[in-house]
This record gives sequence, C-alpha cells and structure tokens, in this order.
Amino acid sequence: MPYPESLKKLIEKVVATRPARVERKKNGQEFPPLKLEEREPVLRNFHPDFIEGTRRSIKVGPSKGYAISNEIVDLLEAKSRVNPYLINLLDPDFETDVLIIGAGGAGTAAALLAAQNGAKVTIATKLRHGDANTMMAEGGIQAADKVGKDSPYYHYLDILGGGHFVNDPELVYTMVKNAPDALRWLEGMGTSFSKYEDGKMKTMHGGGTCRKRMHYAADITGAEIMKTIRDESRNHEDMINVIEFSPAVEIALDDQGRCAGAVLYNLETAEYHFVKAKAVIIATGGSGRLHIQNFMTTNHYGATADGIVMAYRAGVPVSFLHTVQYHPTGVVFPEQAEGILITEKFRGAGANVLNINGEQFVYEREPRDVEAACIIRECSPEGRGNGVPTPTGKFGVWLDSPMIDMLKGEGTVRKEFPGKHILFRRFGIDISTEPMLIHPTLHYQNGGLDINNKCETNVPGLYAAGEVAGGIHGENRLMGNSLLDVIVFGRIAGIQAAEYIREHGDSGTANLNHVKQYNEEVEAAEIDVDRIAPMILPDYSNPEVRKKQLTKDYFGTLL
Ligand code: MEZ
Repeated sequence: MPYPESLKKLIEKVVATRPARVERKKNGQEFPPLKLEEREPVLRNFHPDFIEGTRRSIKVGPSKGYAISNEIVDLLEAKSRVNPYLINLLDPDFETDVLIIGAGGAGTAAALLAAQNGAKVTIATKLRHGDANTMMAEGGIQAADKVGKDSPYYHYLDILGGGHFVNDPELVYTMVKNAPDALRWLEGMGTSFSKYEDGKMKTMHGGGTCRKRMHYAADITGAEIMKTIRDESRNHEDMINVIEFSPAVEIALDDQGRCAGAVLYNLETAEYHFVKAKAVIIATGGSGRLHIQNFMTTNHYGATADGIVMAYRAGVPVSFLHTVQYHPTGVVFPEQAEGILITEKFRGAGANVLNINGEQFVYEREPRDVEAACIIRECSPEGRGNGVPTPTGKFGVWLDSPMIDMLKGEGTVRKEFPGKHILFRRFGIDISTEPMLIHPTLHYQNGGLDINNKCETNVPGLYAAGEVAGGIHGENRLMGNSLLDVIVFGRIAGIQAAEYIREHGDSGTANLNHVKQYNEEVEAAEIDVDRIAPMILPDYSNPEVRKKQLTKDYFGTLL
C-alpha cells in the first residue's frame, strides 16, 4: 500500500528540513549524542524493560527467584509436552555422536566444526535448514580486522559499554579475539561480502562502535552467511544429517546426569522420536515470537524460546533475560510488513530519525536500547507526543533514507539496500525518494542459558551457542555482534562437543527423570498448570475461532 494522502502531507515536512540536515552532515555537524548521564533517565522512563508489572520472579527451577519477562516465565512455569512416564527412551529411533538442536547460524557452524573434528552429527530443526534469525539478519558482522586502525581491544570495550558493563568478560574476550578468524573462515568458504573495487572489504559504523568494523553483504548479510554455511554442510552429508520439521521438545539425561540426547516431535506425522547422542548442542535461537509486551517482532516463526525451556528443566540456569532488545527501526507502515527489520545500516549510512514535524530528535547511532527508548518517548503521549500516526492509529517516526543518496550519490540506496528497496517497492513506496515509517520492534534475546567460554553448560555433555545463550552482550547487544556470536560460539561448541565425546565416549541409559521432577516442582509451587511448553510455534488464530474449533458443532458444519 503506498502512502495515503495524510502521510504524504506529513512527508512534505521531512522534505522541507532535508537540505539543511544534509548540509549539516556534510559539514560534520552531527546531532549531539546523549551524554552517559542523560541516557539513564530516558531508559528508565521509556524503555519497555523498565515498565512496572512486565516481569515476575520464576517460582521453580535453577534460577528460581529471578525476575524476567512474564511471557518467558509462563513457558518456564509450564508442564512438558510429553508424558515422561510414557515415552520410551530404551529403543532410540536415531543414534548419533553430536545432536544439534537448531539449524541456524550457530547450529550449522557447530555442525561443520564437530564434523571436521571427527564427530557424526545430526541436526534436528523445527522448520527447514536455515529457517532462523541468522537468515533474517541484515546489517552486518563485526570484526576488528583492520590492523593499525582497529583492534579486538576496542571491540571489547564497545561491547562492554553497549552492554552496560555487566557482560561476562571471558565471553566477550573470546568473541572479539576470534572475530577476525571467523570472518576469514566465512570468506574462505565463499561468503560474498561487499567490497571496493580494489578488493578491500567495505565496513561501516554501527550504534555504539568507535571504529568502522561492520562487514556486510549489502543488506542481506545473514542470508549470505547462512547460504554459505548451509551449502558447506550439504557438502559433508556423510558426516552431517539434517532432520527437518522435527523440533526437540525435551533433553534426555543419563543416570549420571550427563546429556544423552533429545526427544523430537515430528510436525508432519505428530509422532515423537528419541535421538540418542553422546553430546548435545542447543542452538535454538531466541524468543521474539513470544511478542513480549505485545511488541511486533523481526524474528522468524520458530523463535519461541524452546531451547531455554528444555535446558532449564534439565538444570541449566539463565541470566540476562531481564533485558530484551527492541530494535529501534521496524516497519510500522505498511501494516502487511509490520515488525520487519529495517537495518541499522541505514542510520550508519547517515539517515536521520525524525518526528512528525520533520525534526531530528535523536543522534542516529546511539546504542540500540537508548535509540529505541528515545523513539518511544517521541511517539508516546506520556513522552513528547510527536509521533506520526498511521491510518490504523499506531505511531511511528520517519527514517529519512533519501538522505543517503544525497550524501553518497544517487543510486546508493538501491545498490546498498536492495532487500529493503525491493520490499517497499512492492507496496508502491520508493525508499530512495520517500522516508520509511518506523517504530521499535522486538529483535533479540539479550540473555539466555549460562555457558562458559567453551560453550559448556553445567550439565555435562550439554552445550549452548548463539542467541539461546546469555552473558556475551550483557544488558544490550550492539549491531553486528549476533552474527559474530553465532559463528564464533557455534564453532567453539562444535569443537568442544567433539572433544567431549573423545574423552567420555557414549552416554549411559537415557531417562526423563528430571522432567518428572520438574512437573512435580511446578505442581508443588501451586502454579496454574494448564500451560505446556515448549511452544514450538506461535498461535495467531483468533481465540474465538480457536474456541469454536474445539466444539462438535464446528466439525458438524465442516462435514
Ligand atoms: O546485529 C543485528 O541485529 C543487525 C546487524 C541488525 C541490523 O540492524 O541490521
């Protein structure tokens, strides 16, 4: 749907202020970033993490007492999908060395390295291989690879600053140190990064970075990386077997408390299967599809926190889940594309963020949580009330993409942002001449399962990598560090799981005793036990229709 007349009228205000804003930028006169002491009150008053009543303490399990989003607690305080007394684990349907749960960036990188280190791998995935947030990541991957101009030291400091200095320093150190190598690994396998004519990789700034170290493949970096590593895993079919449409629903342990495999649910046949494994890597990604606080999301349909639920029941604590990342720029109009990510790279390339009067109100490269809070403040009636109303009564602000062509030459938007240019063109909007209407959108699970820098959890033989793990990004992740995280820690998890197997051999007889105990703990805590988890897929059906579908009459009308 193109912009209606009401929005076209408001765009005139953006056009009116544009020449002066472009001129200021060309002269290096940036809108002033907030001082550290100015950030805090905006976050406290406008970031969704701080809204009263949106978190509660978990009543059961290893992180009992920890207050996190209600939507995640609902899943942790739920019963298993399977009856642990009825599932037979003595006769496995599949056996493997390493079972990897999740087939996005972290899972696939882990598979490649586990196989390279001699392990037979089975990947079990909810949807298809590559249906994951990695595929949807746009803007880039950070790596301090410019000797003399940048160093992992500066990258480390940026990450700590962005994460409010509470990140796990060992994990941050491991990630930045391995970043240049991870980039070389991807390039060596054929990932096609954007380059200058002389072959040097293009790099950009992201919010909160002191150096240009964001490497990218136009605005489809995640898809390019995912395609490369998925293809590479297909080249090793003798070592890597992929089971699609089969999400894991419970981890199995052996009599010594070691990880021994997982129960899968076949979405096509509705049957349960047991995969016996010597080690398991959880790489199930995040939880955007829980729509925390009813936010729209950038995430793929399978992002429902399944890995957290399963590992938590098996005894793995969680941390940093009290913060959630809302990406500052998600589509708010046209509504058909609601929530879809508009990469931070637009702001890195110079696009201003503007209110209903066409005025800039925030420096465009604040760390994500600060940028998102400033946009919410601008839109909200309790804040400044300067949001742009959409035809259905939502609010957003403008992201002035046409500035980029004025700053960097005509055709830049089309060339550097082909994904978004095509998307908006489908709706009759040309983002090289018209701004985009945006609002913060639920993007990333900052926290997750506790791991160390070998991706080990506290359960022997159970590893976690990627968005499902917590600690690396502290309370706020910076752009380009999630693609890096999945590659660096995916690779480490693969290597470590293969090594664990060499040392420990086969797992013992598998059981679901921990699930029985967890169900009992949930009952003892007198929690309303109607809910079951993992969720597997979000349910967008109308609740009224859903209720009706359960009645005999409804089936009568269909027959
Ligand atoms: O790391 C991200 O989340 C990222 C690169 C997103 C984006 O804005 O493109």
